[in-house]
Amino acid sequence: MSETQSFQFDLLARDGNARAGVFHTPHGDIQTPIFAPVGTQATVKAVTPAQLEEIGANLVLSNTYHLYLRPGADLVAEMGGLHEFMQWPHPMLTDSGGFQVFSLADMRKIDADGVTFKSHIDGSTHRFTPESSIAVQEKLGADIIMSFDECAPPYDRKYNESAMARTHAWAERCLRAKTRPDQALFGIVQGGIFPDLRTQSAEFISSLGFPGHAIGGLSVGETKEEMNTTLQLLNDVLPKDKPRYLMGVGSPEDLINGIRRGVDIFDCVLPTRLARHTAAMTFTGRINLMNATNAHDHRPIDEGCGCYTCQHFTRAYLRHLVVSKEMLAATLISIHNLYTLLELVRRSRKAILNGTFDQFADDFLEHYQSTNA
Ligand code: PRF
Ligand code: ZN
Repeated sequence: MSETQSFQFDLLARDGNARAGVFHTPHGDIQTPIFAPVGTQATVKAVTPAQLEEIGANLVLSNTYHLYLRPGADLVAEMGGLHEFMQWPHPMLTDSGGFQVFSLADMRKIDADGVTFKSHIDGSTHRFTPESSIAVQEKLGADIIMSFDECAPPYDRKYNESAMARTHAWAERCLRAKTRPDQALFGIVQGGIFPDLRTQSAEFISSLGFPGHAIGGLSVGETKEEMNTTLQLLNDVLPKDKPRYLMGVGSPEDLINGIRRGVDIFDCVLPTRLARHTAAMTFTGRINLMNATNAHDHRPIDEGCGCYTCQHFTRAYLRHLVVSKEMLAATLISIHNLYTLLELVRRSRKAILNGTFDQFADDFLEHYQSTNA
C-alpha cells in the first residue's frame, strides 16, 4: 500500500470554511473535525481504553519527549509499539518533542542542528535533532507523526523569524529522515502573530508535500482574536485537500472558532486537566463541582449529556467525591469532559454535512459562557 493510498484525506462536505472529511490511517478512519484526547505518558490520565471507546474517542495523542525519557522508545518498540503497549487499537499521533522540550525541560540550548536539554525527571542531559525525533517516533509507531519544530513566544518578531527558519529547515530534514511508509508525517507552520511570517511559513511548509499540515505556535499567550485572525489567514493559504491540525487547542469555543476557519483536528489536555481540578465542561460553560451549591443537587452535570457519568451520577455525589479527594472523581469528570468535546465535534460534523454549521456555531457561541483560562 503506497503512502498516498493509506493516508488519503477525503473531503466530504464544506460549509463556509468548515469542512467534514475522513482521514484514512492504518488503524482506521478518522472522521473530521475531530478532537484528540491527550495521553502524554501513553495513558489518557484516569481513563481506560475501554472507557475512551465508550466515549467515542478515536485519535489519541502521545508525546515523544515523555516516552523517550521514560520508559524509552526502545522499550515501547520491544513491547510491540505504542498501540499495543497502551492497548489503543485506533489511530494515534505523537508530537515531536520540540514544544515539550521548550515548555518542560529544565535547561535547553538550541542550535541549528537541534536542542540539548536536561530531563525534568532526573536532570540527565539529552539531545533531540529532527533526525532523532523522527527515529524515536518511528519506534513508537503512531499513525501520525510530527515534524520537529520550534515554537517562539507570539509577539517577538526577531525570535519568530529565526524559529520559523529553523522550523522550515528541520521540516525538510524530518522528511528526509523518515523511513516508515505506514506513518504520515505532518509539517508544522509557525510565525507567531505576524501575518507575513504565517503566510510565508504556510506557503513553504505546503510546498514540501506533507500529507497533512499542523498549525503550531497558537494558544501560547496571544489573544483569541489574534488566534482567529491567524487561522482565517492560514485557511486561505494551506491546501484544502489535506487535513489541518491546530496543536494544543481545545476549549469548546476554540473548537467552534477553529472549525469555522477550516481546522480539522484538535488536541488538548484541557478536558482531563480540568477534571483533575474538579471542573466540568458543559455546552454552556464550566461548573466547579467543589462548589457547595452542588451539595444537594440531584441533577447530573449536564441534563442533555449522554455520557456514562451523567447517565448515572448526581452532582451531589460528584461533589462528595471531589471533597473527599476520591480518585473516581477524576475518572468520572474526565469521562464527562471528553464526551462533551467529542460530542461538540460530532455535532459540528453533522451540521457541516447538513449545511447548517453557521447556525450551529452561532447558537453555541450565544449560549456559551466563556471562562478565562
Ligand atoms: N508545536 C508542537 N507541538 C505543540 C505546539 C507547537 O507549536 C503547540 C502550540 N499550541 C502545542 N503543541 N510541536
Ligand atoms: Zn456527561
